[in-house]
Amino acid sequence: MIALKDNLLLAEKKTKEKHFLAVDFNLYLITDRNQTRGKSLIKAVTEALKGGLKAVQLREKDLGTRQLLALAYELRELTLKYDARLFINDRVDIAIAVDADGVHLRQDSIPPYAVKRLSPKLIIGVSTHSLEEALNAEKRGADFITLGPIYPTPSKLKYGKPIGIETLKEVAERITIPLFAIGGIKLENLKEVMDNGADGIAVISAILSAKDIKTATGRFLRLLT
Ligand code: TZP
Repeated sequence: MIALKDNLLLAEKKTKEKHFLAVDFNLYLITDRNQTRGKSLIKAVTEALKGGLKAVQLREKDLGTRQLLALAYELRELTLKYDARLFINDRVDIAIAVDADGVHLRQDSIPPYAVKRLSPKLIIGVSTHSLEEALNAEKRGADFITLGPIYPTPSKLKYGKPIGIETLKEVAERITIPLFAIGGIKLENLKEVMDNGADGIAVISAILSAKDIKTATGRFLRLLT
């Protein structure tokens, strides 16, 4: 069993260059339908896609399987229309069912090497909160990580204490897969995270809670290029 796992890890070890081919975006929008100022999630995401968004993660943890699946189908149709990537949080089954581009795993989700066995073509993101988690995610076959919260976030209790810029810098120096800084990222601190080694950013409120989502998305993308 261990030998099989090790072989899979070896077979799936990729170069940074290859990872960047799959992860061809630098702005990663994560959904939270409770932070859209009353707009439907589909409307909010459509506005972001119109602003140029190329990657979205469906993360509605309180929805039941059927509702989540229905939303995932809708988002799949929408993201294909705008040539954007769709990721599903944690639910590999739903990612496969709707033919999403990838899955985004929590620390306690099924690990990346096991996802690859279920569906080798899925791009795999992993949420990390420390250097140790980041190194482990890379070793286990993640294609990219989110790291944070870097700064305080509106729902700070849920995500733990901010880890700060120094940790971001240290992790960025130690891993080879793309790193998306997350947690309290805004236009005002975007430069700081990018200057400290982030390859991109993952955002909820700065986009979904903006009055004009399309314009907010466009602003982030302009600063990221
Ligand atoms: N993981 C770490 S912080 C966070 C997640 C999902 C929330 C990010 O939300 P915001 O509004 O972009 O700070």
